Amino acid sequence: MSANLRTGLIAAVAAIVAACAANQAADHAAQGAPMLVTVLAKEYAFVPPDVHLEHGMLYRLHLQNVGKETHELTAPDFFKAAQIETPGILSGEGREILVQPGEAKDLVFRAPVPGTYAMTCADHDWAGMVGKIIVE
Ligand SMILES: [Cu+2]
Repeated sequence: MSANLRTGLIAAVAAIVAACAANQAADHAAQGAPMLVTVLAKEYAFVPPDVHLEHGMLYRLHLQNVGKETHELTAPDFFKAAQIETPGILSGEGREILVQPGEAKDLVFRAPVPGTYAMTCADHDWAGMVGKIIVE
């Protein structure tokens, strides 16, 4: 084997190894642990009121009731569009997550097509307990 051929082979192998490593990193990001998004519910607001997500990414929405009343995160259009990995967390025929005072629930899902989805508390929307889920 000539020195030039050997150098060429080594360069080709190095390029293939680098390409595989890049693919694995991308796969890991797509299939890895969900990203945590925390939303607090209290009288009468969501904190934060706007939730920003990236299309196709996996999330764990941690909804914590830090108030004294029962609250819901009601977002039927969003829950219908998203790929829900933990459907048992939803109630109201898939329309909402209900949390009692002091309770927290975690919903794992993959963010749906980009758009702005309404998020309300079905009990307290009249009091301004509303927000938005914005998928980009
Ligand atoms: Cu409420």
